[in-house]
Amino acid sequence: MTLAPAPPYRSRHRSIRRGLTAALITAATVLLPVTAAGAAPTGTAVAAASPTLNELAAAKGRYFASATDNPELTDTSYTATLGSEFGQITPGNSMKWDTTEPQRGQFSFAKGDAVVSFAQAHGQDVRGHTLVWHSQLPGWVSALPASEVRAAMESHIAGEAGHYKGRIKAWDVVNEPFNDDGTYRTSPFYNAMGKDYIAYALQAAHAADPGAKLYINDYNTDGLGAKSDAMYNLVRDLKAQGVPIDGVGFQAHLAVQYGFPTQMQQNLQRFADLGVDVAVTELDVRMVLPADATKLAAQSDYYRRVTEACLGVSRCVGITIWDYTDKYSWVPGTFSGQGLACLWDANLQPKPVLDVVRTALGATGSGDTTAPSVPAGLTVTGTSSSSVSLSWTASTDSVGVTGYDIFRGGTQVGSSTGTSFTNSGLSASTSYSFTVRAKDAAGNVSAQSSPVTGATTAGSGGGGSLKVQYKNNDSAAGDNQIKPGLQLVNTGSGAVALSSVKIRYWFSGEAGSSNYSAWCDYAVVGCGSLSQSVSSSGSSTAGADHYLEVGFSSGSLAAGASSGEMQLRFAKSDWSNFSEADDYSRGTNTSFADAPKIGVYVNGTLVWGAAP
Ligand code: G2I
Repeated sequence: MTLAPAPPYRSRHRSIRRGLTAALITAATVLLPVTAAGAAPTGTAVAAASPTLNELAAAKGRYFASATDNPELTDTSYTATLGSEFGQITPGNSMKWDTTEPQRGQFSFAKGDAVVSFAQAHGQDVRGHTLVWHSQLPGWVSALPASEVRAAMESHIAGEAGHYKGRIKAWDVVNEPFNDDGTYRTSPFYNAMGKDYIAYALQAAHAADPGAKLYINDYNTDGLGAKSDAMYNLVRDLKAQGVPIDGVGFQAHLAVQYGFPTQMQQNLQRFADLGVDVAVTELDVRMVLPADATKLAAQSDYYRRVTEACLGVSRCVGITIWDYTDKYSWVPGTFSGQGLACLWDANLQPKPVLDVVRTALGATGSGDTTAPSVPAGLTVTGTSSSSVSLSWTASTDSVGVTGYDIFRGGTQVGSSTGTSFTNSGLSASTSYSFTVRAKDAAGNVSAQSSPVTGATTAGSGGGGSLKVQYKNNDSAAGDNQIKPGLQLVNTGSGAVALSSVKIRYWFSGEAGSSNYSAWCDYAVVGCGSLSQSVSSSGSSTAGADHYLEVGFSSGSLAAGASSGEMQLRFAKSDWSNFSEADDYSRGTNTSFADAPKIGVYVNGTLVWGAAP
């Protein structure tokens, strides 16, 4: 499978032993309350919460790890939890090139050695981070003539990976090789060698430490998309060429204001299917401050989904959080006004979201028996001839709300992690009564909300057998691209010829060019069978002066079938920004939901949705 065999080595044995211990003690400890390991008196050895995150993960054949850094290692309250809760650590800075080889040929391993010593003293593995990266690179590398870069890179790898030989479980050999659009990032390495620098780096690392697992690591590759496609193609090619690559790292620096990565588990799985390990390497979930119940619920949801995605892929070997506490998070220093991204707070106290991760890892008996508050303010926000859209106010919970169940006439018709929902497949001109309840990770549910009545509109004679579902794939409402995710569903009893169907997504073009480009990034039906174009709508409704129109060249959609996901994207030719927040068809949901403000036309007749 790879040129880098994996001889068992000592720290690996230790973590297996820790895992077995975890499995044995789990049954005895499940009913104990979670203790606050970080709250131990300074300098005192602490008993970790039982079972620890790593023990929970180990019982599932995984590790749970944290980043750390040298200044933090003098904080004994911090190190108490770092040393007890995690099976592996990653130095956040101390193994980067500017630290380890600040002058050509002059290596300095004191900081990295300190992290390795800490790990060894606590029976932990070490993830080496990182050998070849465009950032935190000393000036002398960037100043080299292109002809000398390969030798300098290989000498750096030989020096550093050689120094740590036998003590590093896995190396992030190459970090962040891609731009967000999937093109290769320019760097001294790419400029000198093209993409071959990646193979050269992996080969040099393999020669220096044949026992280390060798990874490529990047961010914004967590879900399906252009950037992860580029990584996928790279790894596939490297495997085909016999280059020693053992794994792919997915950083997972997430933010609740952006959508959850598209189909993360499926994405990890497709890499695993190439014959490599996968790992979540730098997980954190930030938010714009101040926090509120909705943001905290979304954060819990993201952490839970990442954990579940890894557990759902047998070759996902573990999860690393990019430091465990808000006290030492990189986020506030990089994203002004954002933070609270970690599982422990700035006082080293466990946060409610920690329990969500523990539960996702299989912990039982968290002791939480408090139900969330009852959802308030349930209202009808829109109706069509076959659907009613609802929204409500977020509930609060002692640990964290994980979602809502929606009931129609007393029967559950769906659930939602956010505070809105569209119930579809309804009859025209009919009144329905809805209620909502909130739930938490421990399975506690609130009482039902006060009911609200929603009446569908009269049918328009179009048959209503098609509907469109939407999710927001955009990472930013104010940037220069709009990225709707669409899928067309046939709810009728007969097949529909797709060439007769057009879907319209209305938005506001704002200032800037009135020429557009539109792309299909991914479609289950194949991007080649889709057409997409942007036109002026002539509508004076706010947020609706243009629309993206998606058409199909051929095929038919069987009764009850869905087209599957279509990932669309468009931009103005001058790449000026949009202001999407008020766009007519836009939603903030990041999972597919019926979209009554996106139009479906059959042979020019509107059959789904309300046009502006
Ligand atoms: O940016 C988050 C991570 C993204 N993936 C690669 C990781 O290597 C990266 O880690 C962060 C560290 O957590 C930060 O601690 O990388 C940053 C630099 O790109 C690190 O920040 C730097 C600060 O910018 C410097 O001012 C500071 O001197 O940390 C340095 C050492 O504390």
